[in-house]
Amino acid sequence: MTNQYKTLGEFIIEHQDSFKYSSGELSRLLNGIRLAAKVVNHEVNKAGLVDIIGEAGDTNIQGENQQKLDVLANEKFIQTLKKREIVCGIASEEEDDFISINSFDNNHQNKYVVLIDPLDGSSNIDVNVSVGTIFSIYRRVTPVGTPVQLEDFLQPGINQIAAGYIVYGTSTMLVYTTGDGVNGFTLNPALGTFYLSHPNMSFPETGKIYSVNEGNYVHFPQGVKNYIKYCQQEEGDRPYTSRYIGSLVSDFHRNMIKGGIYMYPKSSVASEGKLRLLYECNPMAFIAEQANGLASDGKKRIMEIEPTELHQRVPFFCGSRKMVEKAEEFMK
Ligand code: P6P
Repeated sequence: MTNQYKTLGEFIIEHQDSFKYSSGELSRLLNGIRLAAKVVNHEVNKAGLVDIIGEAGDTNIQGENQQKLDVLANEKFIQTLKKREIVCGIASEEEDDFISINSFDNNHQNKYVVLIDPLDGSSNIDVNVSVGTIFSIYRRVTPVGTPVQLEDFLQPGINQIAAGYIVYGTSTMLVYTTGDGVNGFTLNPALGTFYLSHPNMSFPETGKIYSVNEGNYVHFPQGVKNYIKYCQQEEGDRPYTSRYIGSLVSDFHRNMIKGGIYMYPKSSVASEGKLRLLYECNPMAFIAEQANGLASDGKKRIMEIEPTELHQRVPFFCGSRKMVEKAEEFMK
């Protein structure tokens, strides 16, 4: 019976005071994300039934074919966030440039910017594999009352005030942090309500799962190859199990519950890896660290990287603390 669990709405209100910027603005923003998540979930779950599968016939700045659901998810999150008078700007994987929002002409009084990957793992949509949404929230750094600037988005991950993801999987979950731990909420689709099903989520300090696209093995730096061979070696608690869904949110979520490491290294074909710093790596790094895990680019803490471009990519190693530390040892 789900009614024994606290709802996401109740949880947000209860924890509003613990949030130093409270005054309800972040609550309204999180409620906006909650609503958009339900709308996108509805579309994702019926993708097989209506003509919404397949390419939108356009490509995004990444040069990737935009799937129709990518476009729809992007539009839903942007529309929903625009309606709440607390967001002054949005950056999205699906938008070449950031969007300045002066909702209802309130003279740019809004304080927060949101960076979002509206539908991560979208290449999995047509084959009915889990996909996800990733979001990252900052306070603007330029003066309130002026149009938002690029520097409001190019902030290091340590400045995030909230981050989270929605995983549209066998069940739909919303997992987020405001810097006070990580909590997971499961959607009861019959009621359209998220319930607190996974309080205080935490990475086991080590694990037996490594997630990497081994198809790129020959292109990896030698240190990464050596770590993968270490994972496969018969010794102690190894060999580990290889699990790679091709959907960051799903691999991350499974590893956080079971213990594991997710890797998207740089390679001779992708000099900075594939994942984007601002709306994939930083939010997942914030969640990882709040769940006693680690997130690095192989050398340094993801959240201390000073961004230089909206869509910049970084190598990404994230998960159980001891596994990330071991991988970093191999890459020294
Ligand atoms: P590859 C999806 O496009 C994504 O950004 C992550 O969700 C996923 O882990 C990765 O890329 C998959 O990339 O190159 O292994 O197919």
